[in-house]
Amino acid sequence: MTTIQSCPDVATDVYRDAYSRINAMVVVGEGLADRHFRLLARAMPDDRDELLRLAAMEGRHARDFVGCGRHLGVRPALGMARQLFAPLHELFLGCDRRGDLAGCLVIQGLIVECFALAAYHAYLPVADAYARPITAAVIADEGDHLGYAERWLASRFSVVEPATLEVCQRALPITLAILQRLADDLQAIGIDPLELLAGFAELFQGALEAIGFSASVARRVLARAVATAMGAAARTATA
Ligand code: PL3
Ligand code: FE2
Ligand code: FE2
Repeated sequence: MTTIQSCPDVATDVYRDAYSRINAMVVVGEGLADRHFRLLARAMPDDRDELLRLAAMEGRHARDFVGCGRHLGVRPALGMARQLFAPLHELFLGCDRRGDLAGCLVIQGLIVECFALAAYHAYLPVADAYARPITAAVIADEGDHLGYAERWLASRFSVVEPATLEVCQRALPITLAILQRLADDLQAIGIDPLELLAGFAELFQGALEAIGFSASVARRVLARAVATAMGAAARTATA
C-alpha cells in the first residue's frame, strides 16, 4: 500500500509561523548537541577525537537547518525552543558535573538522538524540496551518533544499568512534555505528533535493547515515563 502524504503549502502564514518555532527547536537542539559532544570530549580523553568529530557534525546540522529557514524566508523564533530544551540541558550539565558519563550519554546519545531521528523521519516526506536532501543527510549522521552511544553503553552494561534507568526516569518525561508542547506546530507543518511519538518510542525501545535491556524492561521504562508525563500534564491542566 502506498500512503499519499499531502505536502503542506509553505507560503501560508500558518505554516511559516509554526515553522519558525519548529525550525528554532531544531537549531537550538543541534547547537546543544554540539556543546554536549564537546563536553563529553573533555570528559572522555580516549574518545576525544571521535567526540569532537560528532560535535562538528552537530554544528553543521545547526547551520544547515538555519539555511532551510532562510530558504523559506523564515527566521527561527528561538525563545520557546531555548525554554523547552533548558531542563534537558540542565540535566545533562548536572550529570557532567557529577562525572556521570552514562547519564550524559543516555541524555544526548540515546534520548536526544532518538528524538531527532524520529522527528526528521517524520519531516522528510513533507519537507520542501530544499530541505529534503539536507534532512536525509542529517538522518544518516544522527544514526551514527546513536550508534556511538549504544556501543559505549552496551560494552559496560552491568556498570551503567542503574544510572541509565535513573536518568531515563528524569529525562524521558521532559522529552515527552516537549513533544506535547510542539503538537500544534508539528501538525501545522504536516507532521502527525502521534506518529512522531510512536517513532520515538520504537527507536528508544530499540536503543535500550541494543545496550542490554530485555524487551519487557525497555517497554516498562517507556511506559513509566509516559505515566509520569501524563500525571504532570494533568496537574498543569488543573492548576
Ligand atoms: C541531535 O543531533 C539534535 C537534536 C535536535 C532535536 C530536534 C527536535 C525536533 C523537534 C521537531 C522537529 C520536526 C522536524 C522539522 C525540521 C525543520
Ligand atoms: Fe544533529
Ligand atoms: Fe546528533
